[in-house]
Amino acid sequence: MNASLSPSARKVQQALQAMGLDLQVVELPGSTRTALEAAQAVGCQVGQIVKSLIFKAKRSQRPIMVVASGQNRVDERLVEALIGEPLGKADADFVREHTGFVIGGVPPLGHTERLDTYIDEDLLQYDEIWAAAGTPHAVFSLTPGDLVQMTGGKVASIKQASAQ
Ligand code: 5CA
Repeated sequence: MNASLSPSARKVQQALQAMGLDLQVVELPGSTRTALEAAQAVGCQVGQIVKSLIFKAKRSQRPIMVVASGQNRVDERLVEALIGEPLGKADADFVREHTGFVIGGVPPLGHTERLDTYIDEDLLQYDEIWAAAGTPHAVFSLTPGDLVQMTGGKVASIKQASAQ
């Protein structure tokens, strides 16, 4: 365990360890707040960055997580079809309440509660991907298989057709 990690990043490192995953959170001097910044900071393609996005199901008011490839925009209609209800807006407070993390650092695991999760199928093409680890300076490297395991999510087609 890296004792020098900030508290939010350490929470993610502990969640990885609790799942038996031997993956290391790293804190970088540069910003990893956006997918583009994260890709530049670690030196990978934007598509290899895992965006952990929180939506709010409108009827049930429950949080839904979509983990998307950094270059893709989520087509909300596809997610609505998957969950069987319309999506409303999730604001920063809703994200914080249901994940325990602030926007820009939301990781794919270690949340306040279990989140129903959908995984962008485009992430499965890579050998290595990178996800946020609790802060806008913290990330960890993982495989698509690790992502499926840690989220219990369903792999689906969720991107807007206009994206590449
Ligand atoms: N650390 C990076 C790369 S892993 C990261 O967290 N990127 S992200 O894309 O997963 O998180 C930023 C996302 O937060 C944006 O794409 C956007 O969907 C969402 N977001 C940004 N501002 C707001 C806001 N004011 N309210 C709700 N969601 C927001």
